[in-house]
Amino acid sequence: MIDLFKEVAEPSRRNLLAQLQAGPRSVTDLVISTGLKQPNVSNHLAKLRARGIVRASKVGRQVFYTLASAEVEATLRGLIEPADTEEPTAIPIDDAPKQYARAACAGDEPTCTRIIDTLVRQGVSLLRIYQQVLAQAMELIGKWYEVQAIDEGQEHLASAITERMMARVVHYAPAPKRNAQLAILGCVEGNWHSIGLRMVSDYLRLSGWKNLYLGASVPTTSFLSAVREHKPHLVLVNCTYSEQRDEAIRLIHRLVEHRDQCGGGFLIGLGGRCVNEDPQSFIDAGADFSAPNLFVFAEEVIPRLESSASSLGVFTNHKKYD
Ligand code: B12
Repeated sequence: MIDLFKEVAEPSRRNLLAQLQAGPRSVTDLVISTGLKQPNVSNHLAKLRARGIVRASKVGRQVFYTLASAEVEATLRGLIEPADTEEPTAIPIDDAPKQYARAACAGDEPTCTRIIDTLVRQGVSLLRIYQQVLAQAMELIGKWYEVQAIDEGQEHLASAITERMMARVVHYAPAPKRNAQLAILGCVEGNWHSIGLRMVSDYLRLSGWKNLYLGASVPTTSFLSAVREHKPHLVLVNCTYSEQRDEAIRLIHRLVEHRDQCGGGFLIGLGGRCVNEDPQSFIDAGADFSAPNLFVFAEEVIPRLESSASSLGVFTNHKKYD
């Protein structure tokens, strides 16, 4: 006879078992419904599995967990209440940006959370949620702002919610394997558009890089001090607002100057809306590469950085990333 009393007395395991009373769940489902961290959920499930309380079965690329037997189900029924099991309706990814953008501009964070959680549950990757939902929603919000359908306060509101949703998506992602390479990332002085760079930073970190994310509007002198102190392998700069173009070029010149003096071998990558308008001019100023969006950065640039390929430069968008 399995001793379920001990398991049920532990709050996280009680919570997980209550979810499993409702039927099979993947680790992602359980992370979302319990609010526990992914490694924590995996750890508890491994122990419950070793004790014969749950079992795992693979369906496609996902592993689903269920209660191990009718005996476990019957015993649990007397010990805990099953969790509320209402299944959210699926969201087609093409509809998500508009639904999300509307909710974000209205400051409706619970709806944004539901959209994001549903997509995660549907198995949509972090890369696609960032690029095809959040980045597109921000573009849409830009259009609504241009035609004065929303005001600047709503643009700020939506941006703040998006930053929180990104943290949420990262929380569900599997823990990265560590790689010894360090990247420093920051927005050029005067540029407050940090969402795109944050996406790049999160993706790089989940790919195993160590990151120092300096955030929005980093004073050029502070940027250089961080590079001097931490000796990164990669420096990534966002320039979105065209008013900051000259400052970005100045920053590239100073970074190249420092690299020549110290003989350090870091690469300089540029991105953001202003860079995308004329990427070659940033390469001419000394940057090693630019990439127009997160898909291209993830699938074309990171593999080359990790194989120390010499051919960098301007990466362009391909049809397959549309
Ligand atoms: C949200 C937003 C804001 C927010 C920013 C909040 C934040 N925390 O980021 C707030 C409200 C603060 C803001 C302020 C302003 N904004 Co504004 N803003 C936008 C908006 C709507 C969306 C930007 C965004 O988040 N896009 C989504 C991200 C994911 O895209 P992204 O940055 O391009 O990043 C992607 C790629 O470029 C790439 N990438 C990004 N960085 C890097 C770095 C590297 C190294 C690499 C390889 C790749 C890479 O990966 C990302 C994912 O694919 C745009 C409209 C638009 N269509 O862009 C206007 C926009 C950028 N803003 C604009 C303006 C004018 C302003 C303001 C002056 C006034 C205002 N309120 O509109 C101030 C200026 C502030 C300043 N000094 O920087 C203009 C800029 C025009 C220009 N001439 O450059 C735009 C284009 C709106 C417009 N059509 O007029 N803004």
